[in-house]
Amino acid sequence: MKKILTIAGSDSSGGAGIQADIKTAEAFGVYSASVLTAVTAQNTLGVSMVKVFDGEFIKEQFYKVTTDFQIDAIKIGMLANCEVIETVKEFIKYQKIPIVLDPVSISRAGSKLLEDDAIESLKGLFPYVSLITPNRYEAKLLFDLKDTSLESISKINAPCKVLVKNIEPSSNFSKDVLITGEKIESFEDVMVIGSNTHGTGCSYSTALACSLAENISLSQAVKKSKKFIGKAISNAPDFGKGNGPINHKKGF
Ligand code: PXL
Repeated sequence: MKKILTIAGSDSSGGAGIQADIKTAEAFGVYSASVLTAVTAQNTLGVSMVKVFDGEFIKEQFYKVTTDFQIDAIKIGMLANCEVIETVKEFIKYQKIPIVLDPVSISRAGSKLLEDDAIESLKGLFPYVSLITPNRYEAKLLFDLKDTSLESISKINAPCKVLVKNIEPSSNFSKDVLITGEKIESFEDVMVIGSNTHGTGCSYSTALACSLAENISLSQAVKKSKKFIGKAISNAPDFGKGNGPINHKKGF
C-alpha cells in the first residue's frame, strides 16, 4: 500500500485541512500519516480561533513517523507562521519523494491561515517541492503578477512546477494551468456549479500527492485529481450554514 504524509492543520468541522486530506487518501486507497501544524476552531462559516504548534513538537512528529516506515509522497497545507515553515523546510530538504505544497493563506470563508510576514518564508520552500497548487489570487500574490489573466500566469517563473487552479472562472469550464518550466498545459472540465466547496484546495493537493505516490505522470495525476474534485463537489451532502463540505466517498 502506498503511503503519504500530510503536513497540515485541523479543521474542527471536518471539511478541510487534515480531515479532508485523510478522507481524500482513503478514497484513493492510499494510507495517510499526519503531522499537525495547528488546530483551528471553525465551521463552514469561518475560523474563530487558531492554536499553532511549536517547531519542537512538529519536529518530533516528523521523527516518529519517519523512523517507523517509509512514505511515498508528501502533501503540505496550512503552515500558519515562519517557525512552522522553517521547521518544515529543514525536514523536506532531505526528502527525495514527490512533495505537493498547497500555499494556503486564506480559507474559502475568508479566514487568515498564514501570518502576513510568512509569505516570503513560504516562498523559500518552493525549491524543495515538486509542485505548488495556488489559486489565481495566491498565484498573483506569490509571483507579483500584475493581474490574474492567462497571459500573466503563463509568465510565472518558479523553482518548482506550478498548477494554477480555476483561471478564467466566468466560462462554463473550470480551467487549471500547469507550468513546468518546459511547457504550459491546460486542463479543462465542465464547471461544477455548487457552493459546497469547503476543503476543495486541501483535497485537490492531497489527491495529487496520492496520484504521484502511485507513480503516475503529473499530467495524468492532474486529470485524475481534477475529475475527483468535480465529482465530489457535485455529490456534496449539502449541509452547514456556509460553503459545505464535498463528498470524498463519491469522487470516483
Ligand atoms: O483550504 C485551506 C485550509 C487549510 N487548512 C485548514 C483549513 C483550510 C480552510 O478552511 O481550515 C486547517
